[in-house]
Amino acid sequence: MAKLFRAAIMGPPGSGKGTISKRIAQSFGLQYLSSGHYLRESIAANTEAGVLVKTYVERGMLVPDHVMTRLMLPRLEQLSGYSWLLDGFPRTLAQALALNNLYQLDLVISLNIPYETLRERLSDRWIHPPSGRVYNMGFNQPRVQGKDDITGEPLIQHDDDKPEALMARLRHYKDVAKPVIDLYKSQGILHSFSGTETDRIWPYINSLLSTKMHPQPLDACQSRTP
Ligand code: G5P
Ligand code: MG
Repeated sequence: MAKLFRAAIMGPPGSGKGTISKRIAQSFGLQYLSSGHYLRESIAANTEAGVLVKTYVERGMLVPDHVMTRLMLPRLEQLSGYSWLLDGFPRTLAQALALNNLYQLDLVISLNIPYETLRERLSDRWIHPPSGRVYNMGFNQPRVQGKDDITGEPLIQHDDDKPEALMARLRHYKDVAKPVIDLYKSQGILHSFSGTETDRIWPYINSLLSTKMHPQPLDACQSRTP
């Protein structure tokens, strides 16, 4: 049996974590777990946890560590026989240490994208909430403006992509990410990529991963998030 591969992708809001994770999942057949997706799912379900989560996400604040670890770690337990990629988790040192107690990551990708690029991207981003499909006016626009390509249902903007929340998210990211980046650097598993275009960064990530895993289409094992 091939060795299981465990990876995480880090980067500020709008840096392309979701876009690149989907490409990695498709190319290499990893299970892909997005913290933002699971948070939005719990908000939509309007559970007690979801109501609490909403108060943080809509202000662009980080959800408390114990809520995040309770949300993410049990899902990894269910994937014990699979290779996986985490998008957006861990985001704090406490989360990274909680993960580290259970799993040794093989590789961490960190995306460095200039602030102005992030601001432009996120103010142009629209999503289809039921599926999580993401559109961007310019980069990947919907065929009909304001409508999802598959269902024709309306697209919306996340509360946390609106200007005030966005500023807060970008400010917090750097401070909180630094000790996490330092941890993975010290473990020798951090790989950083800089640039303003996902399509230019992707070939480098693709070749790095090709040295670690065999490309494999995602058919038998579907990704966990859209
Ligand atoms: P999320 O959902 O994890 P963020 O804030 O980390 O949200 P986000 O917004 O999901 O990040 P991304 O995944 O890094 O961004 O980027 P993306 O969605 O792929 O790309 C952004 C946009 O740019 C898209 O429209 C895409 O099409 C477009 N794009 C991509 N590449 C290019 C390009 O080259 N050119 C152009 N023009 N466009 C491009 O988390 C949401 C909230 O949940 C909480 C926090 O409150 C967070 O704010 N949260 C956590 N809290 C605590 N701990 C955690 N671990 C948490 N995880 C989430
Ligand atoms: Mg994302």
